[in-house]
Amino acid sequence: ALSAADRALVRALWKKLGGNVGIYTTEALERTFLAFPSTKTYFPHLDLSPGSAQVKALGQKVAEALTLAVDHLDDLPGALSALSDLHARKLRVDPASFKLLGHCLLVTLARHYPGDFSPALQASLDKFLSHVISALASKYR
Ligand code: ZNH
Repeated sequence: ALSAADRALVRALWKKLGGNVGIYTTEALERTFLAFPSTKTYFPHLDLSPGSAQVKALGQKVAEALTLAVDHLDDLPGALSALSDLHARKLRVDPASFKLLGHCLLVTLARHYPGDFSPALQASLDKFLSHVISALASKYR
């Protein structure tokens, strides 16, 4: 589980991100599509070119889910249960792809907040994202 220190670091970063979570999540999605092109196969119906309004809209939704997760660190599986169902049963996204997006989100935040990105914050954020990912993957079993 996330320690009190992990939670405090993640919450403090989220506070700092403020209204920009959607911007960074969108950038992380764009980075995922470029760095790991196989992830694009889930979006044949969307315009994935850089600056796409559709990717921006998806980034905003994913960001809202991440913020919900930050607000429910004690019950991530509960908070993300419906979303796990959606990805498992309807979207049929390979859970391995979640890790790629998580990785790209870490890289994106490290680029934008180099002064804040201590190894301790990296470790806490990595743990947070791992918990989010396993909650999202829970309905696959
Ligand atoms: Zn996902 C969608 C979240 C990852 C794929 N997503 C979505 C949404 C959300 C999310 C919130 C919206 C829903 C509604 O609308 O209702 N995701 C999420 C998260 C994550 C994710 C949180 C992590 C972290 N996804 C992902 C990945 C992929 C995906 C990795 C692949 C690759 N999603 C998806 C799809 C969709 C979604 C396909 C649908 C889109 C449209 O619009 O159609």
